[in-house]
Amino acid sequence: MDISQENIKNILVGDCAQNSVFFQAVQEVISSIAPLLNSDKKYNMFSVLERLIVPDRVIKFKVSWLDDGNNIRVNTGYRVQFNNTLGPYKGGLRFHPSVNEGIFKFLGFEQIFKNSLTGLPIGGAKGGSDFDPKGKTDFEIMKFCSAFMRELHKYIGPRIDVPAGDIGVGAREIGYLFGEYKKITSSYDGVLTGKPHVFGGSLMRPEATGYGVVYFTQAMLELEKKEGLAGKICTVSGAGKVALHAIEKLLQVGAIPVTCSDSRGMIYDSRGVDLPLLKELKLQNGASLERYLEFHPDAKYTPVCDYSEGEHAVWGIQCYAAFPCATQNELSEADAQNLIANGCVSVSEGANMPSTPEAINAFLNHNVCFAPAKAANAGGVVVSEFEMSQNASMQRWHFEKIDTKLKIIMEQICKRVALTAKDYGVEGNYVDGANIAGFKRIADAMIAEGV
Ligand code: NDP
Ligand code: 2IT
Repeated sequence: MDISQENIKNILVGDCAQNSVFFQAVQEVISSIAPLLNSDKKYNMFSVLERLIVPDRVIKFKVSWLDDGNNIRVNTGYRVQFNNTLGPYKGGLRFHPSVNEGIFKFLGFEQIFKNSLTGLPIGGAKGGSDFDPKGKTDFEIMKFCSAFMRELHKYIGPRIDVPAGDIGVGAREIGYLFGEYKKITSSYDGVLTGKPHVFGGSLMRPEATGYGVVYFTQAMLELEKKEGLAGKICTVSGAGKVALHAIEKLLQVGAIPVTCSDSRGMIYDSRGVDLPLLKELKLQNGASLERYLEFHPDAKYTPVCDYSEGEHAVWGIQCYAAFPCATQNELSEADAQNLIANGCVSVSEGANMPSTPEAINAFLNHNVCFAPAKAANAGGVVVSEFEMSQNASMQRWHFEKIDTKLKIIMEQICKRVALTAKDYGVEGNYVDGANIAGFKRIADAMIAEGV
C-alpha cells in the first residue's frame, strides 16, 4: 500500500499480545479501504488512518466493592473513548471475566465504524469490567454497579459519552448504574441507554439488535436476489439478549430457528426452538440449556466438551441462514467450511466480530451472502440513539414508530454498504462495503474538524 502503512505497523507493533483481537479488527479495515486510500490522497495527507486507530483515551480504574459476606472484592473497570468526531462517544459496557484492554479497544474501534454507518450523530466507545455477574446475587450486582459508577461518572455525560449494555449488562445493570449516577450528580440525564422503560428507557431497545440483524438479512437477501427467510431453517448461536431476539424476529417472519447455544453447550430442536421456554431459562434464571430437554426430550443437547476440536456444534447443522450471536471469533474456518458444505446461503453477524478472518474469506470465496457485524448488528445502537433523542426532548415514542424507523435505517445501511462495494469494484463484498462507507464518513469529518 502506501508509505503510511509503515507508520500504522509501528503504531500497532508497539502494543502487547492481548491486543490480537484489536489488530484483527484494524487489519480488516486497512485491507478493505486500500482502494479508497489509493484513489483519494487526502486521507493519507491528513494521516486519517494513523489518527483513527489510536483511541482518544483509555480510562482504567479500580472498582472495590463488598460482597454479601462483607468481603472486599476488587475488579478492574475500563472505558475506551475511541473517537468522538461524529458525536458523543457511544457504545456498550461488557461485564465478563475474559475482558482486557485489547478487547475493549477492538470493540471500541468497531463501534466507530458501526455508528458511522447508521448515519446518526454518535462517536465510538466501549467499556466494562472483568467482574463476573455469574453466581452473584442481585444485591451484589447492585453494589458492584454502584462502585463502578462511582468512578465512571467522572468521564461520561449525555453530550460526552453515553454507555449502554453488552455481554453481561442489560436493563437491570443499566438501571443500577443510572441510579448511582443520579445520586452522585443529582442530574436526571440521558447518560446511559438501555434503561428500564419506567424511567426513560426506549421501548424496543432490548429487542433492537436481534430484530435489526434480521431486518438487515432480509434486505441483503432481496438485494442479492436470493429467497427470503420464510419457511427456511436458520441456525443461531448464543442464548442472550441478541440471540433470543433474533430468534423472536425469525419466528415472526416465518423462519424456523433450530439452534441456540451458551458457554456450556448447544440445543438443536429440529421443529424450531421453544422461545418462551428459552426466555424463561436464560433471561430470567440463567439456567443451563440442558434443562430444555426436561420440556422437549426430542431435542438434542451437545455440551461444549463434545464439540469437535476447533468447531462449534451449531455450525454443523444444515441451514439456509446462520446468525452467530454470542461472542468474538466463535465461528472458525472449519465452521465456515461446514456451513458452506451444507448449502448455507447467508451468514449475518449479530455478535461483534464472531467470524475469524479465515472464515470470512471462505464465505466471500464461496459467494455466501455475508453481513459483517458493524453493519448487521447496528440496530442496538440505533435504538440507543433513539433513546438519547427521546430523553433530550422529554418524549416517549411508541413501539410502531421505533420499529418502523429501525427497519428503515437497517435497510439504508444495507443499501449503502452494497452500493459502496459496487462503486469500489467489489460488488457483493459487504465487508469492504461496510469498512469503506463507515471510514469515509468519519474520515471526511475528521478532516473537516482539523487536526
Ligand atoms: P448476553 O450477555 O445477553 O449473552 C451472551 C451470550 O453469549 C450468552 O448466551 C453467553 O453464554 C454467550 N457467550 C458469551 N461469551 C461467551 C464465550 N466466551 N463463549 C461462549 N459463549 C459465550 O450478551 P448480548 O446478547 O448482549 O451480546 C452478544 C453479542 O452481541 C456480543 O458480541 C455483543 O458485543 C454483541 N452485541 C450486543 C448488542 C446489544 O445491544 N446487547 C449490540 C450489538 C452487538 P453464557 O450465558 O453461558 O455466558
Ligand atoms: O456493540 C454494540 O453496538 C452495543 N453493545 C450497543 C451499543 C449501544 O450504545 O447501544
